[in-house]
Amino acid sequence: MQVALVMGSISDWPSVKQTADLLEQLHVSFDKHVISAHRMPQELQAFGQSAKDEQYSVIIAAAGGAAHLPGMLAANTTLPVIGVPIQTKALNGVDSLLSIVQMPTGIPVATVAIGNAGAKNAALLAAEIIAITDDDVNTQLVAYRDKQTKEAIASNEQLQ
Ligand code: RP5
Repeated sequence: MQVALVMGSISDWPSVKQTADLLEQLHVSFDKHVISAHRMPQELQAFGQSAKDEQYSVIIAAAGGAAHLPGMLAANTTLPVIGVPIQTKALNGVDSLLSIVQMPTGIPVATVAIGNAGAKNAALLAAEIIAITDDDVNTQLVAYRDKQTKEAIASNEQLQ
């Protein structure tokens, strides 16, 4: 698989499904895992440490609240990790965003936006990394952009 799609809880799946659907559309192969940073710390470490041997190219990690999952996966691998802040009820996802984006120097996590935009941009960013060496995925990305450009131009008609 090219991408490991990891979430902190099954309760994250409605958001993460948007990432999964877009990865599928872009012809990126992936598998899905629930790995809770606070409930499964040993599994988290083992997953991060074996991720490169598993031949993943990118890890996408979605989590909410005090969201340690992306940072701790990044600490256990040199693969690029994309962090997706889940929109929480208590603090609307600002908690998730700040805990994922504010990585101290040395261990980067490429953090996308809270909510639907972030869930989809995580798939697009992963696809862009994969597309460096995968022509099929690159073709899908170009087509995706072309379509959204045409839709934005066509939306002018709604102004009349
Ligand atoms: C995080 O805690 C998960 O990523 C989820 O967003 C949040 C709440 O998890 P549950 O209590 O719903 O399992 O680890």
